[in-house]
Amino acid sequence: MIKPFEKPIYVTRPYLPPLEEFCHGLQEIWENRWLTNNGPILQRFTQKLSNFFETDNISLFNNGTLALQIALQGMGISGEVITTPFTFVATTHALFWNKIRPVFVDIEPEYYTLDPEKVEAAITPWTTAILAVHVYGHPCKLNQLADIARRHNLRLIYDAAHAFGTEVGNKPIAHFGDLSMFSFHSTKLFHSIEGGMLIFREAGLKVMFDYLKNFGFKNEVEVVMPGTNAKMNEMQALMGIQILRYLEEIIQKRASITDVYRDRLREIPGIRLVPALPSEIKYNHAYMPIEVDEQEFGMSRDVLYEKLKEWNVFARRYFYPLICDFPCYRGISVNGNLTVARRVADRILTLPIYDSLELSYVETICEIIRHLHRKTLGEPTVNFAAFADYAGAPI
Ligand code: T4K
Repeated sequence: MIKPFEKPIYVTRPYLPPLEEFCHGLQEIWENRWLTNNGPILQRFTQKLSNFFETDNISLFNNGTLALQIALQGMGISGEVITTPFTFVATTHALFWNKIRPVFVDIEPEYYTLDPEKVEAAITPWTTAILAVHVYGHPCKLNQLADIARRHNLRLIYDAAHAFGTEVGNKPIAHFGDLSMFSFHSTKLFHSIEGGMLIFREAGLKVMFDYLKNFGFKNEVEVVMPGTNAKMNEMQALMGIQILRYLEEIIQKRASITDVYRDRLREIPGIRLVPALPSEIKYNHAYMPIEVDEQEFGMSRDVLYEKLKEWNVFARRYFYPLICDFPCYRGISVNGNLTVARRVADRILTLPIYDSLELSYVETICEIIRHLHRKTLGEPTVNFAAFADYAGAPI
């Protein structure tokens, strides 16, 4: 018998390090009385990430959105940038804030990343860069995009907000393209409460990014450019340092959750799973996307999304609507039709996944989905009388 969950099951919950460890770290902050502005813990966090990614070309920020805005500004990107409409809205906002025109092109149907063929077709004399997203932590078509960027002399920028921990051929995903932006928001598998990071190929950009995030100050009396305030503080850095230690454990737990979902959902008609990733990719299990085929499943994605709430399961429709359909971006250039992106946005549902989600709960979520499918077929699969205790329970 399936019962609704007693407490809400959200799409994600932030990982938290052991409280004693965090309190111990807070003592240092109290002793230092240094809270922000390139403090010692931030410097240590930067060094640890620099070791982790094996590069000195790294800069930390107070969130991923500002990191991306600063990246575009520091690299002098202008004109048109080819990008995806199937992402979190901050990807496009970062372009807008730099007065860059986004040109939306379609995505590929397997992993939902930018379709390289569509990118090539959208290049104009005003195109200066490609801004692709490793959506859900799935690597983009790295070689094809790199080839297009090289042949057309374009900068290749990755929004890697979801991709911390993903590797391709034993290399961190940050090693691809001219620059990658990572988000350390609490909803990410690796986080610093809020936070962002840039990793880039050109060493000379570091000084530019460091000026831009600190008002353009070179020293106490010289402002060399009109910068903003996008600095990471000591509390954020402390959280980041402490969580970095547990990264592998977090990814392993999420991998086990993915396994259960894939095993249990595979045979439910109308539920499409992303194909297994090629073996050279180490996936970070950032999200658990499924597509719902209304005809086969028996109800639309939106109805399933609402029904799940009645069972206390709060899945999310990341990413619906498409960005080009938000009123503020309507009418901005879309190149070609967005057939795949539109179909995916209408069918996508991201299911709960986080390290502390018990596997038995994952099984129950799958059972609920199976039950909802069967119900549409009119098969009685549960003992309805048994739900009498659950006032308002969704049957
Ligand atoms: N590029 C891409 C591709 C991105 O996905 C994002 C951010 C960015 C750029 C920008 O990076 P940041 O500037 O954010 O660093 C969330 C996140 O706020 C956002 O960071 C993330 N993408 C986006 C995909 O998801 P919401 O509005 O859906 O979050 P919210 O508050 O509804 O949280 C989702 C669920 O998580 C809640 O239902 C419950 C749980 N939750 C959330 C928080 C914040 C908790 O349990 N505890 C918490 O503290 O945007």
